[in-house]
Order: sequence, then C-alpha cells, then structure tokens
Amino acid sequence: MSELLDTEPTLLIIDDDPDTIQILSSILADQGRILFATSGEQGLRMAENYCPDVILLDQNMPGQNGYETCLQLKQNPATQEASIVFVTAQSEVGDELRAFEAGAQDFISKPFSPVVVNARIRNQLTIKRQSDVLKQLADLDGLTGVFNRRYFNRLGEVEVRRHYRQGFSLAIALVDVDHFKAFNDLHGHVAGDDTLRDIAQVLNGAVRRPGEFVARYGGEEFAIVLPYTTYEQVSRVGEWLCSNMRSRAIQHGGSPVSDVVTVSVGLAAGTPGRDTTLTHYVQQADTALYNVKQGGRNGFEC
Ligand code: GH3
Ligand code: MG
Ligand code: MG
Ligand code: MG
Repeated sequence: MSELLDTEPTLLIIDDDPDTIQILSSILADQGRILFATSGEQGLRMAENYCPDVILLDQNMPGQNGYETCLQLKQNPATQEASIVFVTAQSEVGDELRAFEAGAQDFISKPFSPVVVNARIRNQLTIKRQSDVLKQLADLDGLTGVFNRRYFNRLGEVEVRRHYRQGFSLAIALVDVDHFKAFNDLHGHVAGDDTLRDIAQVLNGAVRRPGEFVARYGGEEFAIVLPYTTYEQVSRVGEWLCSNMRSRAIQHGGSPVSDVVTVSVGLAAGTPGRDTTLTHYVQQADTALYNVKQGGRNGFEC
C-alpha cells in the first residue's frame, strides 16, 4: 500500500501540436512524470507501456481523433483505469457530451487558464489515487494482509487460462491450520487472530518466486498459487511449507499431536486442459488435504 502512495504519478499528453504539449508540460511540471505523444495511435501505445494515471487528450488530430482514442483507451483493460481529460479547441455542448460519452472524466476548452488546468488535473490525480488505494484494499484480507479469496478466485482463474495457453503445469496448495479450534479454546480468539497473522507471514515468506501468491481462503485456511510448478516439484513445496511452520515454533498447547502449531497441506498440480477451471485444482487439493488430516495432520499430499 505504501508503495502505491509513494510512486510519482504519470501524466500523458496526447496532442498533435508541439506548442500545446510544451505549454501543458510546463503547467503540470509539479504534478508528476510527464510523457507525450503527437498522435492518437502513438498515445495508445504509450498508454499501454507506461500506464499513466491521467491522460490529457486533444480532439482534433490527423489520423485517429480524440473521441476514437478515448473509446479505445477505455476498452483496453491495460489502459482503461486512466483518467482522461479532453483539452480541446472544440467548445460546443455537443462536443463536451460526446467526450463524456466516450468515457472522459473531464473536459477543458481552449483557450484555458493555466491555474485552472493545474487545479483540475490535480483533482483527477487525487481521485485516481483514492480509487487505486480502494481497489488494492478490496483485494486484501483485513485480518492477515495477504490477498483475499476474491483475488484468489480472479487471479487463480487468470493463471489457469495462461498456463493452458502456454502448455505449462500450474500448482495450487491449500493450507489448513491443525487443531486450531483447540488453540482458540485454550488461548482465546485474540491470540488466535495473532497466530493467523503469523502463519500468513510465514507462508508469504516461503513463497518467493515471481507470480506466486498467498491468499486467505477462509477461516484458518490459506490458498497458494504456484505458477510453472509440476507434479514432481510440488512435494518440495509441501515439505518447505510444513517445515517453515514447524521452525517458526508457535506454541500450541492444546494440540493432541504436536507442541507447536502445524499445518496440513493439500496440493494439486498439472497442465490445464481447455475446460479446466480453478475449481478443478481446488477440489483436487481439497481431497489431498482431507487425506493428510485423516493420516494424522502436519504433512502434505498431492
Ligand atoms: P483440523 O486440524 O481438523 O483442521 O481442526 P481445526 O480445529 O483446525 O478445524 P475446525 O474446522 O474444526 O475449526 C477451525 C477453527 O478455526 C474454528 C475457528 O474458531 C477457527 N477460526 C476460523 N477463523 C478464525 C479467525 O478469523 N480467528 C480465529 N481466532 N479463529 C478462527
Ligand atoms: Mg489538434
Ligand atoms: Mg479448516
Ligand atoms: Mg484446521
């Protein structure tokens, strides 16, 4: 979260007139990193590559005009989050309406007042930042700070599709804390909550490869997505997770089988087929988890 708040905003100016680019750049110099493009086509490519927070868009340009550019920016998942502000010599109500219908957030007519442009862009950046923070919060679990189940479902499904297209094996781990009801009964729910935070940190620290992530699946259960992981490799992950938990040595007290808090891990791995969904992996991992519990807990199976 703090990373998001610390990053400098990026502004992209799309205008065929170099003088306008020059003027807008100097008006907005104090608000962030400024990029520019001199055509709609170039602007679209730059927006895809640099993910600007705000785009200042001219309407009249040779080639693709501002409305068409705006529509395309809003249709593309890679660029649709940017705030779009038209800055144009067009000043009829109909022009303004058309810009809003194309998805623009604001509309400034030329000639403009530099201080007003500065203030209106600052407003857009504030709104964009607040919306980025809310979007990020919406993906996190409130108690543990790892991703939540909604995020797991969304990103997990994206990974299944990606691994299908690329023909690679994907793995999913379901991690369930052993005898956690007994832990709560003995130490209380506040200590239980602290321990869930600890466990989330241990798991987060154990998965470090790009694309891997931990999510809280439910109460005392976590799910881990492990890209590019085969059936042969996945048992090492299971062993690694269990041993990380044991070496963290959180005292249990209430467990009939272990002094320290342990976890059971169910794993699923394989290359997805055309009709494979995330649910297939979760069901397979859940069956494996059930077997680990039946077999005495504190272990893994795939
Ligand atoms: P098993 O080894 O079979 O998984 O036993 P268990 O006791 O962990 O499983 P069970 O499903 O019977 O109980 C899960 C417990 O997890 C019950 C509930 O009190 C606790 N739990 C779930 N969510 C939270 C939470 O957010 N905070 C705390 N403190 N406890 C939670
Ligand atoms: Mg122009
Ligand atoms: Mg459970
Ligand atoms: Mg449990």
